[in-house]
Amino acid sequence: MKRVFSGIQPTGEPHLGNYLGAFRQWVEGQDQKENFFCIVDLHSLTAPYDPEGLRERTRKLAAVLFAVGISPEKSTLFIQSHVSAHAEACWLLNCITPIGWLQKMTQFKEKFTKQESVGMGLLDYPVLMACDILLYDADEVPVGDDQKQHVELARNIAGRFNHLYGDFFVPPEPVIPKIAARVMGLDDPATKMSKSAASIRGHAIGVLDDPKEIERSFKRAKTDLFNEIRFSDDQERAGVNNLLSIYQAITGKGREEVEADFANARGYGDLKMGVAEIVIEALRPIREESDKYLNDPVALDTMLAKGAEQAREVAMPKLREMQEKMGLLVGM
Ligand code: ATP
Ligand code: LTN
Repeated sequence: MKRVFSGIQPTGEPHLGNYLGAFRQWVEGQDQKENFFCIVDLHSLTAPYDPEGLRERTRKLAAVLFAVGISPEKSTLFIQSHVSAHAEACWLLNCITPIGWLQKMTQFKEKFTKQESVGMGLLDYPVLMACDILLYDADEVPVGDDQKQHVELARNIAGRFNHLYGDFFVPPEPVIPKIAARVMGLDDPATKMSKSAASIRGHAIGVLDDPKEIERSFKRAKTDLFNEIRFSDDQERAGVNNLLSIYQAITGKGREEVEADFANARGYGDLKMGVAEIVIEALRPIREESDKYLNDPVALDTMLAKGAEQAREVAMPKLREMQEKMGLLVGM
């Protein structure tokens, strides 16, 4: 059976991009594959944050993930910092990863210029991500297309380790969803919808937003002056294209069918309301189910502890073997 690993940072409110670009694929693949899903709290320390908020966001994200349908019977959902092997393996892989590989990463280059002070963790981010994946011998890594480069790097790091110490790591493959691989911000369709920017009014649709908020955000969504409802690669029409892609991803319809649904629309107002309606209905059950977990933190923590235990059973022996291969005195 193929093994899948994916992760998400507890950096902000989970949003529609996370849902369409990640969670939905995670849930759909549960029956065919062996899955490990990780809330990567250590990764989230690479950007400015407040400690109390982080704890709260971590629990909220776990509740959302269980609510979208990650089942503890079928998948292992856990918190990265609960499995110390990730941080330990990171040091080991740091020692074989050329700095040049990390300096070339698009995400590093982008965040490097935006953050006032940059910690080592930001450069090292993809190495920790490689550890997440490689410790579990994951064959597939479902991610949005922004993370493809990091999975390829994990593959290269695995190759380098195998070359230096003998065949050991499974080279992982990124798996990118075809539709809505990249949901763009409603306020600015040139940038991807992101958790870190989710506090900006009208930027993101939170998975837990109430119907009124969702409607309001779509009403404010940026469009254009063409007044034409069709898919397009034209940058000037990116706003409308984004709305149509969201609609398409949720309904599962083809492009022509989606355009036909809006053939009688009187303008962009109708398009926005049509998309809002479908998003509200898709998110409603998730919000209701999340509340159950959030109102019972003890049960939620118990589920997460069980996830961590299952993850450790895989990651710890792999770490030990890794240490052995690298010449450390193991087991004393
Ligand atoms: P941050 O703003 O902190 O970078 P994010 O919102 O980009 O957060 P991540 O934690 O980086 O979210 O990503 C979690 C998963 O969701 C990844 O698989 C990522 O590729 C996917 N994802 C994130 N944003 C989008 C988006 N706008 N469209 C599609 N998929 C996305
Ligand atoms: N960098 C990823 C989150 C992440 C991840 C992983 C995804 C951390 N470790 C392992 C897949 C596999 C992101 O920002 N989306």
